[in-house]
Amino acid sequence: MKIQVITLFPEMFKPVLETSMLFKAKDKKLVEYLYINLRDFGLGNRKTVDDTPYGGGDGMLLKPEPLFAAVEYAKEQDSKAKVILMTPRGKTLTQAMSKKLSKEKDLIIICGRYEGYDERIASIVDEQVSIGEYVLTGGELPAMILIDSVVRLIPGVLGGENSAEIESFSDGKTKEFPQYTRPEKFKGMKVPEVLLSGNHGEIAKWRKNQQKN
Ligand code: 4GY
Repeated sequence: MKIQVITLFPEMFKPVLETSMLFKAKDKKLVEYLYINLRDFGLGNRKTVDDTPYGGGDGMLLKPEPLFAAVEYAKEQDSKAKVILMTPRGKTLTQAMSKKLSKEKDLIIICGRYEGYDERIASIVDEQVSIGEYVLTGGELPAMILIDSVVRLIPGVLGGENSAEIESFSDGKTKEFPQYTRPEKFKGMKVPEVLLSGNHGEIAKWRKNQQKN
């Protein structure tokens, strides 16, 4: 999967996408991250990307021309990529959505800044996605959260885990069950007896029961 990110702050992504599983996924060529600096598509000598809102109001908005030009550039690399805009007004990201997105061939993710963006960008976006009902200073952190949740579902990225387990979580209704590792007793707190029993039927039953609460 090729993931192109349109952002004014590409340097924010490196530390996150170059660490641990997200880096391993890239190293194994299961995913490719490409950063497109919106500034490169800014207007005039000053590479302007923002302007004041029609109708008045505080702050600045991203202008449509640089956004359209950046998306068009990304599409030239990758005409069938799905275009996603990170916005608190979008559909809330769920495990089921991440699962679906992990099956896409390629993604283009737009990160907004300032007080917003010219709404006409919506006309060339396939999906508006939110990570929750709060407002951040930019779409970069939300984009990284989306990338993290999608990339770990690409076959071959996580090793050795039970894919059915992921499957059961992707309906968005089932929670993960609590887990324990050594030591058996820690600061007076003991690992539930059933998990030490070796009785796989009982363990499965206990885990299922835990997921209900
Ligand atoms: N919440 N979920 C979110 C966000 C920042 C102004 C548009 C969110 O996805 N994105 O808060 N984004 C805003 C900042 C421009 C993006």
